Amino acid sequence: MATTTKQAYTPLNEQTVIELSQKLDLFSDYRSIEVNEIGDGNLNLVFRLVEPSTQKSVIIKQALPYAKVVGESWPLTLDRARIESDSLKKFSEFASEHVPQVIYTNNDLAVTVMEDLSSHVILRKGLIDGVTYPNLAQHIGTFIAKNLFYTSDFYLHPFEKKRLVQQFTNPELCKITEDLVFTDPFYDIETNDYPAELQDAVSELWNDSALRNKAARLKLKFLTHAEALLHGDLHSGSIFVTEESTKIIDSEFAYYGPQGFDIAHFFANIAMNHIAQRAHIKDGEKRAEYQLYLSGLIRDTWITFTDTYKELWRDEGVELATKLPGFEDEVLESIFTDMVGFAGCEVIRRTIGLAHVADLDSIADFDEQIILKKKALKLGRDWIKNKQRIKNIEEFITSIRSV
Ligand code: SR1
Ligand code: MG
Repeated sequence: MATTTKQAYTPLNEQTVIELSQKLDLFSDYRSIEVNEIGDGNLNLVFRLVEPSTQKSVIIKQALPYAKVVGESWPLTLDRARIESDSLKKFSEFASEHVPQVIYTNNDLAVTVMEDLSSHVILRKGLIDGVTYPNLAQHIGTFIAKNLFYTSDFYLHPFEKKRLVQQFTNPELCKITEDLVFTDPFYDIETNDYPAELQDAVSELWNDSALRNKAARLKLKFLTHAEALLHGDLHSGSIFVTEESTKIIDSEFAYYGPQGFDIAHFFANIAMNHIAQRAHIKDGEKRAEYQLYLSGLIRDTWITFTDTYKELWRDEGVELATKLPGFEDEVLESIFTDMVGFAGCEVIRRTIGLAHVADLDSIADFDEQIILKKKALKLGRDWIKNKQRIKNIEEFITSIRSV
């Protein structure tokens, strides 16, 4: 009987990554390959390989057995590389234009070889620089709607849905989110990270028992509601953009969870950028114009998302419940309410938790940074506590604009 030998895991370096590319026959002249380790995320090694004569390039991403952001003291499963490449392949079944092409996967080495997207920029950087992306709302709204619908019980046979739930069971990465997003920022826990000047505002959060209860409920939903396959970490650092193109990357946190989660993370990160622009764009008129663009981005993403979701529901719904009058509106209303609460947790944890966002942290004037971070905390708290009171996307936008 034929057996396959498990390959021993070792972290790649600039030499061995070229050897791997040679084994995979990715280029023609291996002596000329230029390699750069470009990983600036919290978890992985990311190598970009270029062959100068042909300008052919690829990305070789490898998971490390620990979280790079903390170091070897925080061991982390290599299975996340499988989750990432399997989820990218799954997303490409219905939204291939919005994910990088996966060229090769090796689960033993925790390696994924994928299309190089260096013609794109990371959305977070573009937004901090005040760039507008005319197709982004359409692309993200469509991607999320298709992703949720085509992986849900509304579309799939229940056996296939449960098989996918198993395939995308991702306990260690979910635990990171459970801790860093839903628990730690609401308690005095050592992973939190904020300047002393925020202590009063932070203590206020920790003394708010109603807030803790609401955050605990949101966490329970994250733990228990296996509704659809999520990206799981859809912040503006997980999106590559040009004017024309949008590509979703870094789906190692993918798992079956509540439908409002991904869009919440996208909106929360746009909202933090909206707040931070008070410091980044000094010219009042230009700032107002850009903030209007950001509000429009949220509105248009939501409209595209709901329109696309409704269309799929009407045309391709299989589950009997998709034929019930009014049920689709109930589902979308509950996605909206969950979205508001999840967005609140994301804003709070990015302000005082372990993993921050450059939008707020790069504000050069420290006093201004503190003022704006307090606004972010206020907004996050309001969203978590009052999610039921925010009825529609216009009220959600107003809450951002008036904080
Ligand atoms: C230890 S990982 C910290 C954060 O980085 C990832 O991108 C996720 O957002 C995670 O919460
Ligand atoms: Mg990431």
